[in-house]
Amino acid sequence: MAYQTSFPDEPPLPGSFKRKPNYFTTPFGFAPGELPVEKGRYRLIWSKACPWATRQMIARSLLGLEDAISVGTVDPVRPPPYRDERGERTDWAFSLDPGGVDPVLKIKTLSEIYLATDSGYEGRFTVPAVIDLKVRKVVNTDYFNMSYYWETVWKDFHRKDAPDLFPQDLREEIIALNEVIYYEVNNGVYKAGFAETQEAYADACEKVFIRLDELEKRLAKSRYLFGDRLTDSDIRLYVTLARFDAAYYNCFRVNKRRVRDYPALWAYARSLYRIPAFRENTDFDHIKIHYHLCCDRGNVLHLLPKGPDNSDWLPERSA
Ligand SMILES: N[C@@H](CCC(=O)N[C@@H](CS)C(=O)NCC(=O)O)C(=O)O
Repeated sequence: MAYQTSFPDEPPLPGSFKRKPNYFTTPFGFAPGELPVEKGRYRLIWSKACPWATRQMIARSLLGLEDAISVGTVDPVRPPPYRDERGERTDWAFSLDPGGVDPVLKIKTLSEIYLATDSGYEGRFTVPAVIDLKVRKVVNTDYFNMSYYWETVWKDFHRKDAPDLFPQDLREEIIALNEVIYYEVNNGVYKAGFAETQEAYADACEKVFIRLDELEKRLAKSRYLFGDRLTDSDIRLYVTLARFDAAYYNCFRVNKRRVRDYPALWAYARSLYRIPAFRENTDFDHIKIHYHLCCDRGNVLHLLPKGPDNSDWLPERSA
């Protein structure tokens, strides 16, 4: 079953950014018509820059699903052409792999597998994408529900001491908080960055900071979002915090404050960064390169900024 069945609505302001619904949404599970839960059958394609994909990778590492689900990594820099003939679609390339080819799928660009799945596919070629290796098709791009599947129906493949990231007694609260985090933080920064009017930008930007202010208060009193229990919600908030100062602050103009200016949020983000599953899936170079060089429409000279000094994420350099 999908835990979040309706795609969250976007606000109706003119010029506001509207994220498209996901196309491949068949859930993993044990009921007829669901994607079978089988070790070695799927390949998760991600970009280290992408927050929606990175959260799948953090969950996979925390749960110990590395042997069950293989991973392919795309280059943070998009291959040309940067827009398709409709001026919309772009692609991701496997240029980090030897020969520029994903060693399992034997493809150079992500579009190849989307179009092999459905030659009439008209959507964007997005990560995260789960590929079923048995049938060589994209089977799930539902980043909103994806981590819930890793956390629940994939349980038989978790390592022995894996944390329960989606505990039964907190599910309703986690789902409700994740929705708020999605609207106002995860996608909130995109709404500010991709707004096409001053009004839509201002509205999105303001909502981001109202929510960060509220989360600052919550985390001043609590180690994680739900007390001492690390949950799916922490992964979702972390991926945006990890990109905030390095990318969103400039590229998406959410520049009222940095995460470093919030004592509790900064301490929280750094405490998560000290957990290997978070740190090993956080690549500040990929984040900076992707957002500054591929997502920032104002960066006409294509310059990569030097800052921030990300060495202060680790405790050794703490002030
Ligand atoms: N599948 C989702 C979210 C994932 C998403 O937006 N991924 C980005 C990277 S952060 C992507 O792959 N974008 C490719 C594109 O827009 O062409 C969607 O369609 O909105």
